[in-house]
Amino acid sequence: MPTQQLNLDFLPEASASQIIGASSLRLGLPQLPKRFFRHGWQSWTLTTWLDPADPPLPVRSPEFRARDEDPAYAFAKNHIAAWVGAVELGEDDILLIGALDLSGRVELDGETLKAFYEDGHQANWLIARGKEPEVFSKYVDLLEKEFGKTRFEKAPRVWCSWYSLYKWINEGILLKALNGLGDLPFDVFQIDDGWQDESGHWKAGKNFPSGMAAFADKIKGTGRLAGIWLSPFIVTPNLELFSEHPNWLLRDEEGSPIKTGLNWTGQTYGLDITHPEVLDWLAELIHKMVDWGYDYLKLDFLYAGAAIGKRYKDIPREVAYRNAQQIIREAAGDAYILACGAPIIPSLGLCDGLRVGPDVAPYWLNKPLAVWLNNPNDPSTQNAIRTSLHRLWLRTLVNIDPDVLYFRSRHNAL
Ligand code: 9PG
Repeated sequence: MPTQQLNLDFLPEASASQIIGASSLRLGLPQLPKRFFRHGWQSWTLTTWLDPADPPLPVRSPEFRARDEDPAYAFAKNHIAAWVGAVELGEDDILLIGALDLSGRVELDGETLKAFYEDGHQANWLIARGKEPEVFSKYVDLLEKEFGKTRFEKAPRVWCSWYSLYKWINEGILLKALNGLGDLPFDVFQIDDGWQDESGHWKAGKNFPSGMAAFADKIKGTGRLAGIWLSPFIVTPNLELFSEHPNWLLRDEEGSPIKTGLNWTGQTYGLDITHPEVLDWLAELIHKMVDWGYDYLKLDFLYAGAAIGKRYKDIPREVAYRNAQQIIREAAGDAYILACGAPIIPSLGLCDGLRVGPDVAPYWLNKPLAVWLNNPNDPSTQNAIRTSLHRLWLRTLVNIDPDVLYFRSRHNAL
C-alpha cells in the first residue's frame, strides 16, 4: 500500500468521528489547546493531561530513560503521545487521535497535531471530537475489534510478595505469609522477584531448596491460584546465556548489546525476541512455569522486547513484541497473564491484566528522582495514582492493575 501523508484542514463536528487511513496526518487546530493528553508508552510511563506551555523535559539519566520511557522520543522537542493523544479545545470539547495499529504516535507541535506510524506504513486512525468519556469509549471499541480483550470479566484479588518483602524472600518467610493469610479472600498468592537465581536463569535460587513446584503445591493447598513473577525479555550480563548465545541479544548497529535499564540486580540487556531460538526458549520457559503448577504469571520488564535495535528478523519493534507475546500466550494455556512494564496497546488481547502505572511506594514523591532527574515514572504514590487514573478508559479491554494497596505502621513517609 502506498504511504499516504494527509493534511486535514477541517475538524470533525462535536460528537462526530471518522476513521482515516494514512501513514501520517497533520491537523491544524483553531488555537493553541488548553491541555494535551499524553499517553505513555509502557506501564510505568507518564500518562496525563499536560499544559502545552510546559516543554517536555527528558529524563536525565540514561538508565531511567531506558527503563521508564520510550527512548526513541526521549529528546523530542514536542510532547509525543504513544498511540493516542488528545487536545482540549474548549469546555467538554476534546479532539482525540488514536492509532488503530502498532507504532502510532501523536505529537503536539504548537497549533498542529501530527500523527504518524513510526515504521512508516499506512494504517487507520480514529479522529473523534466530543466529551472526554465519549471520545475514549469510541477508541476503546475500535481497539477491541483490532486487538481483542481479556478473557476475565473480573480481576482476581492477589497477594503479592514484593511490597512487604521485596527481594528478601525465602521458602520459610513465604510459607509463614501464606499461612498467615488464613481465610482472607485472596484468589492468588503471587511470588514476586527474588525466587530465581538471576533474570534469565529461571531456576529456584538457594533460598528455595524444595524447588518452585513444591511451593506451588503449598499455595494450591490453601485453595488459591499460584502466581509467579518473571522478566522473560531481559538478561543480566553475568549469565551463561550471555556467553553461550551471543546472538540471542538485541544489539545496536555497531553490534553492542542494548542496555534496557536497571533492575535490582543492576544493568539489564534485552533479548532479540525475533530469533527463532529465543522464541523456542521463551515457549519452553513458560511451559516450565505452568508445569510447576503456576497459573498466574506476572511478566515484567516487557518493554525490553520492543527496545530499539537490530534484530534477526527485520520487522518493526512493536510487531516483534506482539509476535513474541502471542507465543507466550499460547504456551501459557489457561494461565492468567499480568503484563507489567509493558507497551500498552501491543499487549491488548494477549494479556489478562495490565499494569497501568508505576509502582506505589510508602511516600508521596521521591523528589530527587522525580524533580531533579525529571523522572515522572519512578515508583511513588503520586506517580502511580496519576498515571493509573488516566488509563481507566482501558478497563473494559483488560483488567487494569494500578499496583497494590498496602498498610504499614512503620517505615512509612506518607
Ligand atoms: C520486581 C519489581 C516488582 C514491581 C514491578 C517492577 O530498579 N528499579 O528502580 C525498579 C523499580 C521498580 C521495579 C523494578 C525495578 O518494579 O513494577 O511490581 O515486580 O519490578 O523487581
